[in-house]
Amino acid sequence: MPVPRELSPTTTRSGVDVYRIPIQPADIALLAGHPTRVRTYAGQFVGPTIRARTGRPVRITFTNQLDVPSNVHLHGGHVPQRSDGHPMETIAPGQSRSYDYPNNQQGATLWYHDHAHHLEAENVYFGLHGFYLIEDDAERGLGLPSGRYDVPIMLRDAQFDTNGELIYTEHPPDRTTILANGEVTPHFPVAARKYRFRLLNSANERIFRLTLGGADLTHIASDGGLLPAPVRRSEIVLGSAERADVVIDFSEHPVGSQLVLYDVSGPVLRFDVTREASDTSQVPDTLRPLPALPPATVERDISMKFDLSGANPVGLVNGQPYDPNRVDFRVKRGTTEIWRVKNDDVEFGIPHTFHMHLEQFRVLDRDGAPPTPDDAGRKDTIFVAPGETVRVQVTFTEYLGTYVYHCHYLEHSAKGMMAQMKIVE
Ligand SMILES: [Cu+2]
Repeated sequence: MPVPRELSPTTTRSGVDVYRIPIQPADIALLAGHPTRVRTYAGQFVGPTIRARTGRPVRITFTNQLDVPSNVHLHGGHVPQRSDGHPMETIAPGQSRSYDYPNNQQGATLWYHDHAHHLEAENVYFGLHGFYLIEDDAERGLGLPSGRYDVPIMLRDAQFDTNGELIYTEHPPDRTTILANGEVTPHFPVAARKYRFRLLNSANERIFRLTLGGADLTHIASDGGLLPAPVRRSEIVLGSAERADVVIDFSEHPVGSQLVLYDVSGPVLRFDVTREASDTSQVPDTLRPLPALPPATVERDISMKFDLSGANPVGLVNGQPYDPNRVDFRVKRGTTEIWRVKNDDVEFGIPHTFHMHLEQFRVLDRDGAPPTPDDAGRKDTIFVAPGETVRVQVTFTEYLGTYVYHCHYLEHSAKGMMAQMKIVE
């Protein structure tokens, strides 16, 4: 299994790490023997990994060398509006745009991906996705597996034709090939010690239900960073755009063992325990407490549903398709709100996910029942089953301006299942 290359800053100016990333077409052999035409960050199907540190800003200048508009959203990032990759603020072919990421948030597994309105589904499908990892000093002090033992794994699906080219259709169930870091059921040689894996579901429309052939995974972090304490899990469920950091201790398995990570659809990748290794890393019993939730002063209802009455499906939030000229919610900075997020696509049983830009939220309950283990911690994306209502609580801090929230099934957001809030003083 390839591990995406980590990018080094081109320069560091006044304490800001500066990167340059071209958005460019490339031919990459995703299937053996067949080059596949893809859209990439810097020529890599899983874009180069940015490793950032809390409190140390990053500036990335992206140059669009594609023949379609693009833009870049830092998913899970707490960033000023002009760097959020608003769907209407695109980078035209041949143009560049710089994004400033202050990294004034705790360590977390984020990712960057395309968000150009109506094009995001296609652009991400063809390869515009990469990891952006933030580390902070307190997390580093915990002694979790780090360095080469801290490995991001991007899981997604794809549909290929007989020439190895990617097929993009409006029918996601045909995407039956699973890629782990851009490779089909790869093998990953590991030492008999602990590893941290940062799992990301970057598929446009899919749920991964991941198991390790009967062995446990130790869940340590979700979208927005560390959980209060590690949780032994037999299964991790990731909706589109969700992340989970897990620790696997291969010292519990003799050299020569093979462990397969399975999805319900079949094997995803195989870990081969190939050698002994020393291990000074640890998974402490407590990781990072979650902050107390300030009392909410505003409650809102969010309904996600398709209008299937016309020739083409139209995605709706609260009965309306996305309109960049309409502000759906005005939110007062500094307030805490509860959002009741409902999937109203009961008749056809269409699942959705919900993603809010700018802030991490916390799941309060699902249909009145306690959150699932996959809802734990700080979240920016959640799965919402047909008919289900999930209540989340969020505090709006610091930044003003217009940010979107939307279904993260990208074919759904591209068809209008998106809305926007304006944070005001
Ligand atoms: Cu949806």
